[in-house]
Amino acid sequence: MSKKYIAEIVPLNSEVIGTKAHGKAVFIEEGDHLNIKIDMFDTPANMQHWEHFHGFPNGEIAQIATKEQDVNHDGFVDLPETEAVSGTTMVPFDNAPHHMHIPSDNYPISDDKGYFSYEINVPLNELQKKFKEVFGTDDLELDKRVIYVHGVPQDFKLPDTVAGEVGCYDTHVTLPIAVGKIVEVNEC
Ligand SMILES: [Cu+2]
Repeated sequence: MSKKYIAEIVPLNSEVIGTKAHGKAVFIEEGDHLNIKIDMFDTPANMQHWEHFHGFPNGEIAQIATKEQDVNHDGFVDLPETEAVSGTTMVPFDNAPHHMHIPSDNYPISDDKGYFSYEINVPLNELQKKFKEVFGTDDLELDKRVIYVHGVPQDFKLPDTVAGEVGCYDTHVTLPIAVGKIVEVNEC
C-alpha cells in the first residue's frame, strides 16, 4: 500500500526579501521507494536553493515558522529562530537525500523567473538506515515534519543579526524563504 503526503509551501521573510516564494511538495511512499516532487515559484531567481525537511527527533510535531519566530526583531526569521517550532534540519532534497549530507552544492537551481521543479526517487531503506544512524529511529514520520526552502542572493544585504551559518555556507544560503507543513492525505 502506498502512502501520500503533501505540503503547501508558503512564503517566509517575503516582506524583507521582496519575493513571495511558494509552491507544493508531494511525497509518495511506495514499496521500497519514496518519490519526492517539489515545485517552487517566485523564489529569488537564477540561484541554488537549499531545501530540506526539518523536525524534532523526539517525535514532537513540527510547525511552520511565522513572523512570530523573529525573536530578536531584526525583521528576519533566520534558521536558528525556526528551531523552536520546527526542530532541526533532517533530510536534504538534493541529488541524494539518503546520504543526508546537508551542506552541499547539489540542490536545485531556480530559473530566471524564480521557478524550479525538483523530483527524485529515493531508496527508502537506505534513507531509513541513514536516518536511524543520525536520529536513532528509522521512522521518518513525515506527517510530523515541515519542509523549508532557503536562499537569497549573495549580494542581498543581510543585517549582522541574521544567524545560521552551516559549514562554510553563510546566512544567504540558509535564510528560510518558504515553509510548508507536511500532511498525510488519504486517497481512498
Ligand atoms: Cu532546511
